[in-house]
Amino acid sequence: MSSDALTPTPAHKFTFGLWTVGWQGRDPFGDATRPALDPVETVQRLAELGAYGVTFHDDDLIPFGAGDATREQSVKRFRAALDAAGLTVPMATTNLFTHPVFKDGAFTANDRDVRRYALRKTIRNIDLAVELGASVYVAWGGREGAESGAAKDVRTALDRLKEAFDLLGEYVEQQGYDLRFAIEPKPNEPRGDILLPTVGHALAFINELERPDRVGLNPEVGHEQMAGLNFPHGIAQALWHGKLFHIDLNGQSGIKYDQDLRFGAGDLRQAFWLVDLLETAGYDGPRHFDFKPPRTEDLDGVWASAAACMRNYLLLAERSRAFRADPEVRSALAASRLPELALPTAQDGLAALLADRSAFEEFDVDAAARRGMAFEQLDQLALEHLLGAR
Ligand code: 3MF
Ligand code: MG
Ligand code: MG
Repeated sequence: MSSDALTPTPAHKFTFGLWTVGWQGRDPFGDATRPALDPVETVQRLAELGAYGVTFHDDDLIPFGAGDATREQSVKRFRAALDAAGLTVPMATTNLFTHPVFKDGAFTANDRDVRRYALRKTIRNIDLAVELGASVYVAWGGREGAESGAAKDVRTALDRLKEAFDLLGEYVEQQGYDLRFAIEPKPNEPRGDILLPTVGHALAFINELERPDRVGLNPEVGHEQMAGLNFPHGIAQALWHGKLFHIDLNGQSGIKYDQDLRFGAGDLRQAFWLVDLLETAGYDGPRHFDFKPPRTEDLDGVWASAAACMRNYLLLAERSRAFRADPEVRSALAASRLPELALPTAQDGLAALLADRSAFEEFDVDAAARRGMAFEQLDQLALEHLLGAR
């Protein structure tokens, strides 16, 4: 493996949220373990590590409630740092979860005043996102949900969520912005149960919107895995629907709190199949890391874990290339009848299927049932490539 293939460059499109390396380690049980990072320093350090871009929530960049002068100054410094480092801003998002005003949600808060404020806060940051060159606007509704049954009328809340995306779409269209929205599903945390908990729920919701083409997904590894779901399968379906607008990469060890481990930690086999899928399916969007360096780490540990996210992605991409190029893998894929899955089941149409006696009347069910699928040999080859044994 050449060292070049493992050196991150902007061509790899690795991006990081300001809030990821900037996480100070505050959790429900403990205070911050690290000092705040200046976004200007984050931009410089990420560029040195080979990243392509940086993303932000409005409040990561401009302190909540700051006046116009502070706002202008923060944006000016950030823009100068981006220009100097050559970093892009492909995506931005809104913080609709930290301030106590959002305790019962933002777009679906029962309190109408809060819903109107949330929309205005989002629209304000959309203007800034576009100004900084973003083409995707992520919406994670972490507070849109409930802890108890009667507290949220879910069908009505979904009406309000649809209303919010319809209004945001209308705004973007009115302004002539080249901006698409990406919904980020999550099953729970911080709410007991969050609306649009999985990729599948979000895909169905998008179909009900006024501008479904403008809305896609930003799935996160750990969020689907918190629900015990297979993340690469979810991503494959999002791709199949043409809805993978963006992706949040991180690591998660099974069904527990949202761990936000560095990419590659947690479920390594799913990480392998995910990279294999992204690299072979033609996904050309940013590889965005939404992780949290554990609170045990000092700032050296923060930058080490950021570098490791990119390195692990590149290592897995290399393992995927080796797997796909291996002649034994190709025969194993054929033995497992993958090429056959690609054939339409009845390309000659329904009438021919109904007339084909070999499809039913003369079909030897028992002989077909005896045929092994040879999946174990195939999976062992994958595991050996992943382990570096081949
Ligand atoms: C929470 C998340 C969020 C979103 C972010 C971007 C704070 O689990 O993953 O990170 O990714 O709000 O929309
Ligand atoms: Mg998360
Ligand atoms: Mg996320």
